[in-house]
Amino acid sequence: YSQMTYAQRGEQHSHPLVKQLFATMERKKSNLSLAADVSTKAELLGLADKVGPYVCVFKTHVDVISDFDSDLVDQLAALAAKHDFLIFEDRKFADIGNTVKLQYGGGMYRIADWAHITNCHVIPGEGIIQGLAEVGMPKGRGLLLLAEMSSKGMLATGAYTEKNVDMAIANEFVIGFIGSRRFTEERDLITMTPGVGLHASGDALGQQYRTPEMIVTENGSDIIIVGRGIYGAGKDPIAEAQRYREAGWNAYLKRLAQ
Ligand code: UP6
Repeated sequence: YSQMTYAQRGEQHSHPLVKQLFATMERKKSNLSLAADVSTKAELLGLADKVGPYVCVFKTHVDVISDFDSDLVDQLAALAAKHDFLIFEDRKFADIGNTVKLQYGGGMYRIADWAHITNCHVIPGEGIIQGLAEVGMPKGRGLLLLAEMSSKGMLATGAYTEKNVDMAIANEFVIGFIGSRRFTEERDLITMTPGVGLHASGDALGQQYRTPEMIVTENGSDIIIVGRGIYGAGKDPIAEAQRYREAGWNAYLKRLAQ
């Protein structure tokens, strides 16, 4: 699949959400996802409107928004339609199946009602996927497994990562992984990669950055996730989003040309 275009992969994919994602990527020539880690509703919506034209996926941490309300979600959904992007709530569920069902479908955030994509750790075993699937599958949502992490000293390695791959292959609700590379050729499971930066090498709290070329061209990942590289202190988010979109897309074209 690393040698196929996003358009070709979308045409033959069996999951409607992934079909939609690949089509969006091709239309916008973007494999960029923005990690919108801002703390107010106004900042989040402002960023989505500014950077929306350049991203295929807008990634949220809705529990860091101090003035969250259901109107935020309605407005974000309207921006997703306006700018043609999918919404990924980076919730990183990690509890037993019954509890994650409640957390995903209910509470204040009602994540399953508006987030096209969410993700989970498989530390509790396969029941977490089944619990999330009961809520998300009827709504046409998709799940990513955290097969690896970008941070220094992370424990998702070796046999644990391999278990993620086995569980992903076996569960229809899973559309792919968070991790640093392509993990399998089964079912065209996608990889989205955080910890991407063109300049910085990391932060003071263990984050580690690699370039789009390392991630997409060399490692075969599908989507780069960029946060502070785009809206960090002193940056112009529009200019940076354009720069990262171009870097990610060029890395993909380079992979196809190999
Ligand atoms: N994220 C990582 N590493 C992972 C998984 N998720 O950084 O292994 C998420 C963070 C943040 C974003 O929660 O939202 O990706 C990275 O942001 P940054 O580009 O500003 O470092």
